[in-house]
Amino acid sequence: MRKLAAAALAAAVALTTAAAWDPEEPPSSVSVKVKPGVSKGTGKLIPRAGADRLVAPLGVDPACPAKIEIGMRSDAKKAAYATMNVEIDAPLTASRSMLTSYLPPGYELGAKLLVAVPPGAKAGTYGLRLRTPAQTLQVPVEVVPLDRLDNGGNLALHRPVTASSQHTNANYPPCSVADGDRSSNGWAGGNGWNDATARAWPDTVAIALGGPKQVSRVDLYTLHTERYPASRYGVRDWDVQAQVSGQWQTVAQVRGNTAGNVRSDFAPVTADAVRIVALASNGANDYTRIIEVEVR
Ligand SMILES: [Ca+2]
Repeated sequence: MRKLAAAALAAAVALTTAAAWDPEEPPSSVSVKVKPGVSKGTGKLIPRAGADRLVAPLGVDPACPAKIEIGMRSDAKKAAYATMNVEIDAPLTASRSMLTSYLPPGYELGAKLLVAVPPGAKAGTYGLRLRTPAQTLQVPVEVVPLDRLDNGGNLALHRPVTASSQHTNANYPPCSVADGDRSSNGWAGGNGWNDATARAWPDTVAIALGGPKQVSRVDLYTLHTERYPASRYGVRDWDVQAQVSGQWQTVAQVRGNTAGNVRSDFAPVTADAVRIVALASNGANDYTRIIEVEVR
């Protein structure tokens, strides 16, 4: 009886898995993380943020909102349900208004908070408050026009992106290749682009630079983690093209890549846009998976 039930459960699980996700495909990320630690025993619940401020550019694709890690740490003596409220000044909106969980002493809970800036918002500093009964942590949100954004020399940062296709199985928006997040962690959670045409090439992703800019270097980050190495899941062959006076020209070529990050240097050109023409990937379903493209 027990054996039968177990077999039925296994079959049901197998069915669910097959329906929900191809086993060759990397799964979606888990949005809330729990980290164990030692409680200071003060009885307090302490709000945490991954940065002391958040820069949220105006006019970016709503599919790629500004992101910040938020969380709380329990310095209680006993495990308890813990709640932190998330408040943000209008007209900005946050992806959650509350973080709540059963939390053992010393444990820290972390989650990604997405902050959206509506098109009509004014530039300026807005308030984001992470509030527990013990403490309120203020994280200023700086809303800046794209042209005044400190891009750290990366001309592609938060610029408009268009792609040949977009996989709809999870969150793979083209704008994620220019969102400033190079990390492959949390793949399928909005930090990288996956095209929709398995085993069909080429796939293209283009970034408009907001006017003619001199460019001589492109850094491409493809999917690469311990579990999903670039040698199986990454892009293998691609051309780097620059749009010069309305014409696409190939400025660099990469072949046989198995690394997570490849830098291409080329003779300077004045380009309005840069695009990656993906020609092949390393196995696993042969999709194009790009985490970030930086242009200098
Ligand atoms: Ca990214």
